[in-house]
Amino acid sequence: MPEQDHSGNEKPMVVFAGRSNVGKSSVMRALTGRRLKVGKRPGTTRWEKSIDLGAVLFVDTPGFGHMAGQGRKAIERAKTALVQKLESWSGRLVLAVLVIDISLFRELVERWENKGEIPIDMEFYTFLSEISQHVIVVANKIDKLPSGNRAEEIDYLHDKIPQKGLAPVIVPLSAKQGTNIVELRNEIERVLQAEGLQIPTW
Ligand SMILES: Nc1nc2c(ncn2[C@@H]2O[C@H](COP(=O)(O)OP(=O)(O)OP(=O)(O)O)[C@@H](O)[C@H]2O)c(=O)[nH]1
Ligand SMILES: [Mg+2]
Repeated sequence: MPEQDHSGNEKPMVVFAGRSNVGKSSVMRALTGRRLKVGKRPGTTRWEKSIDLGAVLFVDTPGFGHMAGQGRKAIERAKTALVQKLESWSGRLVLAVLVIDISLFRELVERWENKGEIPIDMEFYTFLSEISQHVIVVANKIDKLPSGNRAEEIDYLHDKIPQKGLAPVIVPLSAKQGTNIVELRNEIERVLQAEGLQIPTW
């Protein structure tokens, strides 16, 4: 039995996930035009928040990783709680949108790899592909990169995504400037259509 959310709703879900402060709430706000709390400090979204778009629920989740004012243990607990919640939804997950901050991505990946570890975004990508029918990667904050570097950074991200079969779908985006929001809507619509679900009126 899929877990019910607080409204008792069992609609299929499109979930937005990613590290703290990458812009998950901003991307959802830019997509749907609905008000969602956005903050300068990591840890702004503390509980999942769903927006009913007719046939599907769009769900904003708390970020994993650093949260302002929280210790290591609390951060670890929050990540475990998020993973468990996502697993409990897996029967309803049509699409997971993994949001990353492309302006920090290379530096973070290099830091993890230098420690001999799998970068957390990539670990999360693998996890999301196991529990959701589709995954889209949003490379947010593209406005923070000089325009001459954008293609190169997207190629770098592409190379880092664990590939099984189909090529990953990456949408470079700026939630702040509204760049490529239409492209993201198109990708989401493509997935919903493939699953026989009604397209939301944005
Ligand atoms: N430059 C730039 N800043 C952005 C963009 N998207 C979001 N931000 C800023 O990034 C910060 C975090 O945005 P949020 O949308 O709250 O990020 P979040 O991933 O929901 O964060 P948590 O809820 O804390 O996990 C805010 O200061 C936003 O204004 C973008 O495309 N470009
Ligand atoms: Mg948020």
